[in-house]
Amino acid sequence: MKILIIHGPNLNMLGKREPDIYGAMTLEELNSLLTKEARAMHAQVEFFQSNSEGEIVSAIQDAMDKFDGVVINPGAYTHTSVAIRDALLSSGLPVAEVHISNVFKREEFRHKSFVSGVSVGVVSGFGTDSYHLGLRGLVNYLQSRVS
Ligand code: CA2
Repeated sequence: MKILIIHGPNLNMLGKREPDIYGAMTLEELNSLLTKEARAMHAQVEFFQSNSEGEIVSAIQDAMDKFDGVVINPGAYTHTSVAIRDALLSSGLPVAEVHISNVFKREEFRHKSFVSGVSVGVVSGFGTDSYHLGLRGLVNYLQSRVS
């Protein structure tokens, strides 16, 4: 089972800025932990990070024939991008939406997500653990679907 993990805009800055909100772990450290976690669940992960909406749309389109599911932190595009929502929906891939911060405790503009409605589930507010929880949830979902 292969899962694509997508990190949206500014998440390349993880561990380098705003540690009070986003924690001290770098993106490389997080990806390395997720790779180990996936292996323990007999799954494989690949990573994609971009600050550009179009590149994220293209990565989702390319994932269709290669992956079984997508874990995505769309970053600020969560709250603005119909294009990312449309790409996820038309990919037909099951999606787990994850957020490091609890978006519902923050500004009102972060309460709206274009991605939640096309996701199997959403994890928000557990720091970088949100990725681990989203990955586990998606793998369990895929395993229970095929068996
Ligand atoms: O909580 C999340 O994971 C967010 O998706 C993060 C986005 C924000 O716009 C969403 O509302 C919630 C922002 C990502 C910024 O990432 C940074 C990481 C480290 C340092 C600076 C920015």
